[in-house]
Amino acid sequence: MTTFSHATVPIVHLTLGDNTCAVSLFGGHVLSYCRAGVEKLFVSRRAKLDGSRPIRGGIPICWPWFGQLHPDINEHKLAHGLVRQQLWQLDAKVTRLDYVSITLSPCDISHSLWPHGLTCQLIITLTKSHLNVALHSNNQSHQTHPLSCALHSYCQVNDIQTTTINGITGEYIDNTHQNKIDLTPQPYEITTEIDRIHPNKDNPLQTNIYDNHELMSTLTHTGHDSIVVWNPWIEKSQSFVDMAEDEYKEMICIETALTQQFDLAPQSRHCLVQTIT
Ligand code: TA6
Repeated sequence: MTTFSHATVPIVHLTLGDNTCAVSLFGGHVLSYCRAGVEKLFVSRRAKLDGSRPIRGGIPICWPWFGQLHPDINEHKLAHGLVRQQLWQLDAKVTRLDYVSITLSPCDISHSLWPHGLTCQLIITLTKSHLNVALHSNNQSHQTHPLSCALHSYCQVNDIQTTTINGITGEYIDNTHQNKIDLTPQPYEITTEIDRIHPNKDNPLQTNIYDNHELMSTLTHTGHDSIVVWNPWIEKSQSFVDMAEDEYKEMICIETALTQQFDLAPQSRHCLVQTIT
């Protein structure tokens, strides 16, 4: 298990047999999921674990907006919302023979951009066969709120150049080419920078990551309206202070997301779930 012993942010460790998970309270951020000793998530060796910036890797929680999907983004420039760069609190921990589960929520909901009456909670459950991450949104107000969010998972791969993704088809929105609509390649291989939003409401949707023909990980998605796939490739990863230049080869982001103009009705809830095995 990766212990992140150099981290100055508080980390919660979950263990069930030979399966482990590490969660930073900064951002409510899953840093590691090891299934039978095999690490499923990527964290940059240059990731900041001191609370000074969002953590590069693991599962960033993008909420209550995804990416640039906020009307005032050009003023505040807070990509991916308000919660990945603040402290979360541990609300509960449940330990049973067949699972360990923790519930987390953001500590500070006072930001001027925080939608009135909206709250979120993260429930992380480690079982013998998988890690389940559930982002619960709750609209306790009497007005409808636009909501976009994502479980922005950095999946570990051996080599991006021998990696293929299975389970994603149809059209996608290409954020590297002015939101051009294009068709998902089959096989889904990555040979350049990609930043794609794949509209998809198949609930559940299963996506598999292969290295050559070896299954590396399976991600199951529910509650989404899209799957985001991202790899910064060489040039963009070199521009990141918190990513070593060759690390683009070791990761692929496969994100369970709401990006398609979802509105959370008054007095209602939504749950976005990603399961990794
Ligand atoms: O999920 C893809 C994306 O929105 C990309 O556009 C890229 O910005 C990535 O997220 C990482 O964002 P970050 O703010 O963590 O550098």
